[in-house]
Amino acid sequence: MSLSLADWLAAQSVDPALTSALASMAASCAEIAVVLRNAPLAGQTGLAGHTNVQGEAQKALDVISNDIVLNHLRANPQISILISEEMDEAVHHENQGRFIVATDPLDGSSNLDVNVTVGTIFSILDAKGGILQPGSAQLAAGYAAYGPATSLVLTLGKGVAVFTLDASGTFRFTTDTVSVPEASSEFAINTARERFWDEATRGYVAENIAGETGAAGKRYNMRWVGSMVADIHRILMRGGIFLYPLDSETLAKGGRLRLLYEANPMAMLIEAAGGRSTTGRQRILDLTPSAIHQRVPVILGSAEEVKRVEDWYNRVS
Ligand code: AHM
Ligand code: MG
Repeated sequence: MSLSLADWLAAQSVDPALTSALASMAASCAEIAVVLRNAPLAGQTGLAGHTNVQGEAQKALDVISNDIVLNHLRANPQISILISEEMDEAVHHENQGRFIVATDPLDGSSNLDVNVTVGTIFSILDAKGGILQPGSAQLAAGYAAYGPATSLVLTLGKGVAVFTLDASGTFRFTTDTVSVPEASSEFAINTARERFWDEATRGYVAENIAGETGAAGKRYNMRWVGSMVADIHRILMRGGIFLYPLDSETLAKGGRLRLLYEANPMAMLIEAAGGRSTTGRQRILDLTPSAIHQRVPVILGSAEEVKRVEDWYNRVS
């Protein structure tokens, strides 16, 4: 049988305190997987009846998933601060814990009603650096994808490893040869937002749609699940580019996706697998956050494609 996550981390000589933090996140994800699997039978679909700090309607499962993560992390003396998409303020635990965890406990929850892959995204930082550290300071980042299989995808900086949840609730090593191909011909963007796009996004997407008759000189396919974990998982497995750019409608908010628990962990994973990440104008991991729920433009995936978008931004600036 393949190695459990705990044995794999031990074999990599990962610091036991960090291993413990990762184990708490993995245990949270394993528990959320069970809840999601049974939610339609338990009557847990639908809205929770309130909105979170971002003004978004919370689903019952957003709240349940947040409580699961909160319970696991509160019980871990290595974790002193928890930042969650579902909580207005960072939660400070009364301990000397070495780590901060930033998480989106259930990303893509608008897809729950249609039984499409959703996920839990997390980022682990050294508590000494405070809550507003650039993504380049992350010690580890990962997500769980609740799809046909439940995958835990993890990076400690170099390389990306995938674990699969077995029937007993243990994540088992599946592969560590994840590599985002440099070239790709698949792009993921919410094209219904075209009327809000800036010139660079318009230009890049138009080239792709022109296929072999356009500047890119090859035919593209568009793939958009609308659940970031599912879209990023596809890109990590076979390449492509994901764009949620700044557009005229998201301009005032700074973007759609959140820096600390969506953009940074995904950017770390993509870069650790050989891909590239940018806001269009700056590497995501170099941004210094100004608030825990800060939003940013997100463009990441196969290096050649991301560079083409960056070229567009340079040209139109
Ligand atoms: P959430 O954290 O509220 O679930 O929102 C994040 C999701 C991502 O999973 C997805 O990429 C994006 O929002 C889709 O947004 P939209 O459908 O509004 O364009
Ligand atoms: Mg989210």
